[in-house]
Amino acid sequence: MDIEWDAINHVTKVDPAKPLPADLAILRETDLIMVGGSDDVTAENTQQAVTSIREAVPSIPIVQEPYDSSHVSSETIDAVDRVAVPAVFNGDRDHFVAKHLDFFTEICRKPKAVTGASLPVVGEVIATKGREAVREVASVIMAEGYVIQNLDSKAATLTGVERTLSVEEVAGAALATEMFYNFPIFYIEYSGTYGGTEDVTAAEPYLEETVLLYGGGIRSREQTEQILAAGADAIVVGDCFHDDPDRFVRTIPG
Ligand code: 1GP
Repeated sequence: MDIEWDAINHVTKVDPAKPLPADLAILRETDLIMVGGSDDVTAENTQQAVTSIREAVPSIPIVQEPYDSSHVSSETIDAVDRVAVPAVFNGDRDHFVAKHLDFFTEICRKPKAVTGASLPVVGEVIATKGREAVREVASVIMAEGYVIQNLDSKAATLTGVERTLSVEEVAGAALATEMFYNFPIFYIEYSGTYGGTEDVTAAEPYLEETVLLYGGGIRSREQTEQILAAGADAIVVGDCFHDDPDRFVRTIPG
């Protein structure tokens, strides 16, 4: 299913290694679901979470946000609508460049092995089919320009973030995301704490095509509405979905 970003202002981030709330119907009012995490996440539990969510809310798009290429399999790729891969502007080299090269190298490798082994054809035909398969898989992947602004978060530790960006640098990162990197998403990440509107206000003027997401510490409708009013296209709610489903429902804008 295509992702219609204009209709999306509430995103739920689901950690497949954590238990899902008993009643998944609470997802009915969210606009998009992202599935991803780090500790104990596997391609298998990702696929299980996606299957349960798809059954409960079939019309809501699901995006996998893998932390590691081992969380992605041909099954997970088939199960989701898109795969979003963070490129962390203030992270270490691994999390802006190296992991992505490894990920795409892995994608190039797999279909070649499959088509080469099973098809009764030789030479250029195999190579062409391999290239087509690679391009098809790659076409579901999209990059997110990420800025991690909470140094105490797991996300900051994992990606080697040692310094948050100033408001001016957030504006620069937004402009670069749209005009230089051409990533479809710019994500301001305060994971675990509410960061307020300042960064969103700084980034928003430079993003015309790029979707602006804010995530971190959203626990109420007022916070959701503040961030949307500051210019974010959508807010992302994570922990609260697992920890306090009643409160989660109250983050959905009116
Ligand atoms: C985490 O941005 C999301 O990647 C949401 O943050 O868990 O604090 O809601 P919270």
